[in-house]
Amino acid sequence: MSLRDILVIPDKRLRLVSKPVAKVDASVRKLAEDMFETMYDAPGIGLAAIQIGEPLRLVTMDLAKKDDEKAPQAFINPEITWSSEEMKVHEEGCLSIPEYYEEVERPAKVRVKYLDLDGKLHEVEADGILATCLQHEIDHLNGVLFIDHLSKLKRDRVIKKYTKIAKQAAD
Ligand code: K1U
Ligand code: ZN
Repeated sequence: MSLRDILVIPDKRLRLVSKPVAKVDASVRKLAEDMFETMYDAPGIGLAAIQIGEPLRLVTMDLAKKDDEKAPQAFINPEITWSSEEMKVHEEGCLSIPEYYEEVERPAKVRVKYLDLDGKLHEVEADGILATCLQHEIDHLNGVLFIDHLSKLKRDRVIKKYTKIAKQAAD
């Protein structure tokens, strides 16, 4: 397993549309292992492969409560097959926009089909934090960030701040 660097905005790779996983093989399982290690270390509750620079449709997640046992889940080629008309506001964060949290409105419930690390097909109906996190991670696979759901004013302010930080780090 390897701990990988997490890309931070304004890194352009975060805007790529990730490619479907063609075959669930050992290389995909190794990438998922690296993603779990990186996600737990951050710490985060989800991670999309593009956040470590791999443009593949692979997501890791663990929504277990603080003192509960780990509950790692991998979602390969996840697709939203249904979204509720009901909307819900939830506070979101992003490991690619460190220490910035904001409320985002999204469909309250979604149905998502995906493959697991054995290549087995599943469909889950999600609500609560699972629905929020799945939508946030599937957005990453399409080059969309949670700040894209905010007003232009808020989004531009965030991009400006992190661009300044990146420039200072490069000097
Ligand atoms: O995709 C990511 O950038 C990970 C992100 C997932 C996410 C969080 C909240 C709402 C939607 C999606 C994070 O994990 S941010 C960090 C975070 O939420 C957290 C970190 C430690 C403990 C509990 C939560
Ligand atoms: Zn994110």
